[in-house]
Amino acid sequence: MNLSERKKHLIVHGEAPYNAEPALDRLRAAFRTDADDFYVRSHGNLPEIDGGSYRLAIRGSVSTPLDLSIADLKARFDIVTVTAVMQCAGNRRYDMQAVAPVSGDPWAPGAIGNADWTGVRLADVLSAAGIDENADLHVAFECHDIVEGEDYPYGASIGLSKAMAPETLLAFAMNGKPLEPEHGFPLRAVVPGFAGVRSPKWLASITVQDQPSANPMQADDYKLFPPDVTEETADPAKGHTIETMPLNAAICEPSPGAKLKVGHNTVRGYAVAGDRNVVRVDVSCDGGRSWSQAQLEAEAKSPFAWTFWSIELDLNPGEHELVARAWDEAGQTQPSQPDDTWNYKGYLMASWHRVRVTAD
Ligand SMILES: Nc1nc2c(c(=O)[nH]1)N[C@H]1C(S)=C(S)[C@@H](COP(=O)(O)O)O[C@H]1N2
Ligand SMILES: [Mo]
Repeated sequence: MNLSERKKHLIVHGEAPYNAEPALDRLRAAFRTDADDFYVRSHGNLPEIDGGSYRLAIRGSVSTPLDLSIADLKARFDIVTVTAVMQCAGNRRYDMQAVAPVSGDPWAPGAIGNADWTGVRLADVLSAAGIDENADLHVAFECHDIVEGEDYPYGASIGLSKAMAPETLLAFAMNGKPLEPEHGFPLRAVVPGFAGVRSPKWLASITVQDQPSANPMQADDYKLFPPDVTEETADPAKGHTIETMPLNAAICEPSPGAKLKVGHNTVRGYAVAGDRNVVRVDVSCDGGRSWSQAQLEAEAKSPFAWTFWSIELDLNPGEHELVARAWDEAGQTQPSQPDDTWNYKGYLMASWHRVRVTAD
């Protein structure tokens, strides 16, 4: 599919900036999410970049500033592939709206995808530029898209320890093919385990500096606030910068409102645990009063990939509230209600996923 075909195939939340997510059965169709089924989150225009003349600039606290083409990256550094989830901090926001209004697009559980990302380690590029690895530094990204209604380009940063982690990539390919335009062609950062906002697309430059990026995307946006804070009272400096994503799970099939047959039905979904492993997924067909354990598909050997699960449930005639919750390797599970973590921006919605169905 090309971009306009992909747009028709996805559930579009906005045309400009372009934001879209797949139907959940498409999301569950393959362990590696096809670009055709991959959500898109953008804050500005879709830059058209010529891959041949493209250069990435490395600047700031480095002994050797670099300007690198895609061919330079491929020739000078090890090429590695990491299987990892990309997930928006607003994934599942729709379910938080039921508590009280929240700002932002009403994402269903589809603002997530899992892919093989191929590129070079950011650590190798920074080392080649000569950074002081012991310093308390930040790695700031600046991009080619201009944030909608503003006059600045998209930018964000990560701390040096995550920048130097072996999983953190400058990626030029997704599932073995060059990045599609809407996913950051020709080069994006992939910061596994972190919210998508820290994985900038259409990279223009990387600056090593002693402060986090001053870009409003980093300084003001994507902050977690307590439940009593509103848009009027929010002080971005006091918000928690969202990085590692929480434990979460979603039912992808059946879909809400589905009419099922009485008897055996298969329930399928995904679970994620940021940079940890999912060890168990419980599923209920009575709103969480009783639980059974789903079967985990153990294909993933990367803790940054998602876990697929499925279970056969025996449904009696009538209405059922299907519920899924995951457990991580620290023995922790998800909150039961969206009320527990409500925040006015609707970030990190991770309570038990509930889907109402009928069987007859
Ligand atoms: N340059 C740029 N990078 C960006 C964004 C953006 O708007 N511009 N959105 C970020 C956010 S919030 C998310 S969730 C991911 C989404 O990546 P995808 O569109 O490839 O799924 O990209 C991140 N990188
Ligand atoms: Mo996002």
